[in-house]
Amino acid sequence: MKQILLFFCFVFGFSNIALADGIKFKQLEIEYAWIKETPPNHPVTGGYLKIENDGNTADVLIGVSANFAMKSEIHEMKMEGDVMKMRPLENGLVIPADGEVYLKPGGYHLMFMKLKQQMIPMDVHQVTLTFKNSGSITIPMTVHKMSHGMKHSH
Ligand SMILES: [Cu+2]
Repeated sequence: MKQILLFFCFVFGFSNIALADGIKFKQLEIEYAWIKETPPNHPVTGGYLKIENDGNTADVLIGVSANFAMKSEIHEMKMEGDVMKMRPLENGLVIPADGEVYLKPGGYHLMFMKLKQQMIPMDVHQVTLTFKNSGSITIPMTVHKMSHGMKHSH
């Protein structure tokens, strides 16, 4: 029994540390990376994360790719008249020097299109992010229900 308890402490302790500390990549730090769950045969979903830049030069998120989607883009939400629309950021998403950008529901997001599989809560998928200066990094992103993001919204 004691060993089982220790095992759970290790597993949950480890995942908490991974979430809280984020992933350090050169001058960047990536936190709270998650993908929105989908119903079966749904074609698209969103990916969300926080990117911190601890350096004194700006960087730009210029690309995203994932093998579970035929096409992946970086999107912004914009008001067009009184309609909220999303569109790809052709020049990428600037992460200011000594600043941070939060991709979250209703705002900037990663857009995964032509999904090859359903996004099921707690599944972990690898997603490659490409930055203009820092290069590419592949990170694990866990699938969560939509309500997950609300905890982190302002
Ligand atoms: Cu979108």
